[in-house]
Amino acid sequence: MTSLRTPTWRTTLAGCGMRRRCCFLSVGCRTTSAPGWCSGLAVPTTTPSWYVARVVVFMFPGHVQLPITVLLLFLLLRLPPNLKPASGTHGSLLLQWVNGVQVVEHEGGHLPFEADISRIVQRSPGVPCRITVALNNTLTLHTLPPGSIQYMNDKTRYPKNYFIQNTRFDFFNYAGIHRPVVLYTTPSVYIDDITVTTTSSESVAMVQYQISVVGSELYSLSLSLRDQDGKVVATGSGPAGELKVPNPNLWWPYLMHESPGYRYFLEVRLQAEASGVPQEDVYTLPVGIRTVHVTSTQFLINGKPFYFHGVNKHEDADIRGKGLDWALIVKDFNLLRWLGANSFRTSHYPYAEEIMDLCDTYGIVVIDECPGVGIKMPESFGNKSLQHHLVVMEELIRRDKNRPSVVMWSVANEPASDLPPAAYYFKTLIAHTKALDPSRPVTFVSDTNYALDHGAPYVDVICVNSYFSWYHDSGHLEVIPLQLTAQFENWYKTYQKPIIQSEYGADSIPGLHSDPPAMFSEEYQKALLKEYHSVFDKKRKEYVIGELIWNFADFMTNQGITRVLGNKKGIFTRQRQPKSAAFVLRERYWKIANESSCLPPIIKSHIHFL
Ligand code: BDP
Repeated sequence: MTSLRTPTWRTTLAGCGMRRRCCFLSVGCRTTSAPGWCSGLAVPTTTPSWYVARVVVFMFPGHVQLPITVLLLFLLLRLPPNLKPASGTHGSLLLQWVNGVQVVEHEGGHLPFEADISRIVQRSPGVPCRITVALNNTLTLHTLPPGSIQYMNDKTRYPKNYFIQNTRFDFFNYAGIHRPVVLYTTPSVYIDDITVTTTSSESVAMVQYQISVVGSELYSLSLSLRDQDGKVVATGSGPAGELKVPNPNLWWPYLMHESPGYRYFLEVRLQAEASGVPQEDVYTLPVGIRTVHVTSTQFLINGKPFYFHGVNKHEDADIRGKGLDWALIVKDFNLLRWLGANSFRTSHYPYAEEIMDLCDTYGIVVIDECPGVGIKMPESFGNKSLQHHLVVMEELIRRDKNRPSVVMWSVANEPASDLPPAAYYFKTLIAHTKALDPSRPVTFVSDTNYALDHGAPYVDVICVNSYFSWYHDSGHLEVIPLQLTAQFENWYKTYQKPIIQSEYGADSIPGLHSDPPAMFSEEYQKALLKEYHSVFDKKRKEYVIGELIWNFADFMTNQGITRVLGNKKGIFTRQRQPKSAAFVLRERYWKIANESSCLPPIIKSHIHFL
């Protein structure tokens, strides 16, 4: 199946703040979980196919008068797909050809990568160029997330060569390209990357920067930091240094300040010369000034205690599956703010950059999780898996390191951290993550017994998932206070680290009612939440620093006898309509916000987002 598209050129690259010529080639999604090679198309399909785009590379509106060699010198294809990794007999995850020449191969989904295709398109300027992407969504024991292929050899029950993809996670394994494919140009000498960290005291903040340039050793860099009114508040020069900002406007989380999400804009201007032609590149990076610290009982943002009252999400909805959908993203952020949620975890993989941009803008705090979900088998704790996991963390940090909303990295969700090799695995993985980014705490999310967890000694914050009165003691809401209190006390006694309840919840079928509350009714979901909340309220006076409901919205999963058209633990339906539990949480989150904020009380009924 082929998809031919005419690109439209734009002047900014979404999510990167880069002033570059770029065009969006496609957003596609695919609703199959069948393993194998496939492509991402805008239309849901179940047959493997290719993604093909035809691009005429020198048609830059308004720029035909510029020297074509400069425009074509660095033509980069940036692919941030939600691919599922592949390896083994299927070869590599993603192969991408331009006019029949293979230009890149990448393993791992959810994170962007790019290839310089200038030389290839320069061979025949003016001739339409064909970009082909082949994806393989097969999961193996060494991919992230891991999975395995199982052949069903009983000829009386299955056709010849029948096989299935096994996974150990609870969301639908959508394949294909779910985020924009972008073609963009740079000058031949260009700003490749910027790293910014910030520190602040009462009246002054420091913005430390490091800039890497590609294409020449001979260049000059000038920097100016502007506030939201466009006023220059600091200037600098060179590839590394520090900018001093007097009386800074700090980046504050939603509901912690009357103007949350304040960002400055760092404009980096490069001047160079290549083959006698002057080169200029400009890159504008939004910068939020804020600090993060963890003590044995608190999580501090800008020196003030921060309590995570938020959600876990998925990139999922019924029309586009995992495909990027601006209307859905805006709706979700409106619902988060309606709810009074100040945070979420990107369970269980990195979310689209467009989503992260809105977190920075609105002040929604993020625990940024990599696709380390379903790491259950001993084989997935070996060196091959570990090396890949280290690379994935490098890619995640490179992408999100400058985001003020990201306050903590999560390297995994519910791994089998009771297995002995988990000790070395998490020690290495967390040390690597901290070395890459010493400015943020690191965690992973555990459902292992506190006494058996080999990874917990290395985290900064303990994140625990538990489903009391759901997956065990089903229907017995009365055991929650005892079991949850014991859970917190055991973890705290062992580690003296602050704790986040990173998942809890119950399925409910919207419209199913029951008195007394019975499982799957809206009443049971509400009652279970309330039992948890009474314990949170005691423990948040001590060392519990957050509660993240599972889940923001219902979402699709594999089919199975415990799933009725997917996981129904959402407080909103898959169509984003509130269940009764949403109102319980809304009352609670606004109350907590008003108690803990330094602001005058915010009356939630005055806030209309829907
Ligand atoms: C947790 C998982 C999450 C599941 C949830 C559930 O982290 O991905 O969806 O359980 O079963 O263990 O609803």
